[in-house]
Amino acid sequence: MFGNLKPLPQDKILQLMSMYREDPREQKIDLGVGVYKNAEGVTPVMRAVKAAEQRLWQDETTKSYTALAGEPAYRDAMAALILGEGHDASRVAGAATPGGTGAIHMALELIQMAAPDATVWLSNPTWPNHPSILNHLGMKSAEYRYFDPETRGVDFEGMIADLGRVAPGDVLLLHGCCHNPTGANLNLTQWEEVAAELKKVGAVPLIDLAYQGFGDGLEADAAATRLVASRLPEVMIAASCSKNFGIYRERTGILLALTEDGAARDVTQGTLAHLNRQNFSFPPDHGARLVTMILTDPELRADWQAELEEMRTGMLALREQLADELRTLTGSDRFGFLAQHRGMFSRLGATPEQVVELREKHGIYMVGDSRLNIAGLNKDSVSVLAKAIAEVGV
Ligand code: PLP
Ligand code: TYF
Repeated sequence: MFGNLKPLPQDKILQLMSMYREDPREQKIDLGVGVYKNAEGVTPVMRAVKAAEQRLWQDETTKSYTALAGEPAYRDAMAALILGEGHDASRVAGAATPGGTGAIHMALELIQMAAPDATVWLSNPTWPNHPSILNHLGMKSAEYRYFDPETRGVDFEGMIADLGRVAPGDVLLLHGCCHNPTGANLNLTQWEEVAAELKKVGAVPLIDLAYQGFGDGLEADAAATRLVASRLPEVMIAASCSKNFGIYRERTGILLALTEDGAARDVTQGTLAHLNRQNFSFPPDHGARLVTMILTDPELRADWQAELEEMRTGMLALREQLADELRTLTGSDRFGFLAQHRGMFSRLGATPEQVVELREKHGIYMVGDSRLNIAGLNKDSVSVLAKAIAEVGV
């Protein structure tokens, strides 16, 4: 049986992570995998998470099974975080999933059940796991234009032109904020136009929200999702708590499905529970419980928000410093986009050869498409990176 297996392509981001670990140079800089790091290069357990874990350790009386779709309190707290306190809960079905990846996987399975002929449209480029999971499930996919390599901004004209090819019932996968891998995002006027286009065609958005709080703030980063939710009858949202709660390995995510009415909501809720049962029965609970505690306890929540805000503004300051230093070194404004982009990532626009040169000569690790993780920098290494970028001639 196993003799039939063929070696599969590896995840390039995770491969880069191993290469970095094996590099003996002391001055190396890791701008690869999308994990937040502080100025010391540490991915900390957030203060509110530690405090919630301590409380949980003291107060938890059982680890018996939870519900198939996870705890309703987790769904409600996450729906409020994403859709706002005053959202219409009668439209919201939701299930806890193992990470945001689990939520994307579940969304695709839901599409397979409800609209087996739908094509899922992906931004070009997108997070490599999107096409990988789609292919694994044997689903139809297509690409819409998104990134303009000249300006390093969004090719909005191209995007809207490509949306003209979307068929009724198709699904459009959108990054709710902090686009991975480019860092280039739509403004709200453009989101409005995309929502109108989807409504006109009768297509369904699937919003991947993995970085709420990493861009312009918790509320601002949810604004596009809320806008889409208010304009369209049906919306799927695959959210991750890995980054904004720093609980990567706890595998904490949620799929929310906004339905047209309460009756559709009930059937959809049952379908989400069914899908969890087919895949693994009950979703992981530890991370979801911590998140619920933090979101519903004013003191924990305030501390979490304050720390998240420190992380976010720290990344913004690094963006500005990098753009400034490159302006000085190159005497041009062509790296100004680094300060405009939001989230952990920016696509620098270096050639594959330049990416190799940055790695081999300067010990600077970024993904092959020249995506760099801003959180991998600190005040000192920004200067090292800026000089290397200028020297390599990006
Ligand atoms: N979607 C995007 C765009 C991501 O970058 C990530 C990565 O962290 C995820 C979803 C899901 O992450 P996780 O499964 O670790 O929650
Ligand atoms: O894009 C990233 O770097 C993050 C982390 O298979 C990640 O989203 C990378 C690869 C992967 C899962 C998560």
